[in-house]
Amino acid sequence: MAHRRVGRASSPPGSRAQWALRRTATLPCRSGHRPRRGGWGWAAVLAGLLTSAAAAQEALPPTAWPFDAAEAQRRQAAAAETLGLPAEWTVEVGGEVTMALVLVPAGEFVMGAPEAESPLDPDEAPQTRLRLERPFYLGRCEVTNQQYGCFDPTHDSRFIDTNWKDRVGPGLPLNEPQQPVCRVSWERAQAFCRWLGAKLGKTCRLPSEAEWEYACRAGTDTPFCCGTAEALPQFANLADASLASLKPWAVREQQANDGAVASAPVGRYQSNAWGLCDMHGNVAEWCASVYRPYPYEAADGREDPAATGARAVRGGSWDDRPRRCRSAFRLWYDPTFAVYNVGFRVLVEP
Ligand SMILES: [Ca+2]
Ligand SMILES: [Ca+2]
Repeated sequence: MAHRRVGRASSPPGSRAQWALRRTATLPCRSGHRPRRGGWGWAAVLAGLLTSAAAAQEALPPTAWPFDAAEAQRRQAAAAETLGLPAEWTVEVGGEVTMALVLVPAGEFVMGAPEAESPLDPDEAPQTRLRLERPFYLGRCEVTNQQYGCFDPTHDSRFIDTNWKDRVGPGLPLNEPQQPVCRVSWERAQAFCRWLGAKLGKTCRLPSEAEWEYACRAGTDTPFCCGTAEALPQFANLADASLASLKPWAVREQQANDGAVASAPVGRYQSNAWGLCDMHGNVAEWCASVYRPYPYEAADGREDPAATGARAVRGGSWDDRPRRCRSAFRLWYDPTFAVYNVGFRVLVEP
């Protein structure tokens, strides 16, 4: 089954229901090819098949990959122009509270880490070439405490305790308005997305693992969107040397200084080529997908919202070394867990 196609459409390529997500490693796209009918279901819905008229007008996505930052921005601008939509879209979350979204253009990429990438965790292979047929909006930043509070005013991301538990103070805050929300379960993150989607009149959901990694990489095939780990302190809040003030025993980057011990206000660090911030680090992020081994197969049930099992978490956090913040790194938690360093960002279908 290694060569099996994922996703199918009842209309030819270029029409409303073209494939949203397709493995292409062993099945090159053929002009005029018409996939078999049937079998859409949840995988297709989560892959972005609820088309809009504007989205349907976009030309077939480009296939060249990897690509540099200039090409990423060119593709983003081209997608926005074709769709007649802004590359950046700010939506109202509640009252004066807004959320910035960034348009991620359709295209192809290779998911997972190459064997040459070291260190490599076994669950990051084998790689799979995927084709995302539809553009989508993704939160420029992680959802903040302030934004989440518009949905659930009772939520408190609380504090992270200090090392010696002297009880003199509560520890470092995780609940400042512009810090990313954390201690929200996958189920509550999903509920936030449904709530926001209803306000916007759009389909709003968590990104699949494929969508998350494609957005994170922004055309790169390197361990991080900024290349190697050397540039990370400008791009990401990870477990740097300052973590010693909270947890002297923690494994951390002794030489790095990213300016934040725990989570930082979102958007403080340099963005990737598509304008997305904190994809590496700050808080790790829930994805829609059930955590399952590769090769990635969107149609094998992992994108079923009703499926049971642990859900994928991506990007690492302020409490993780660079190895755990790579574009390909995968983690998982039970969907009911509310974790101190896990938050999320939203995907909105155009
Ligand atoms: Ca840090
Ligand atoms: Ca993050």
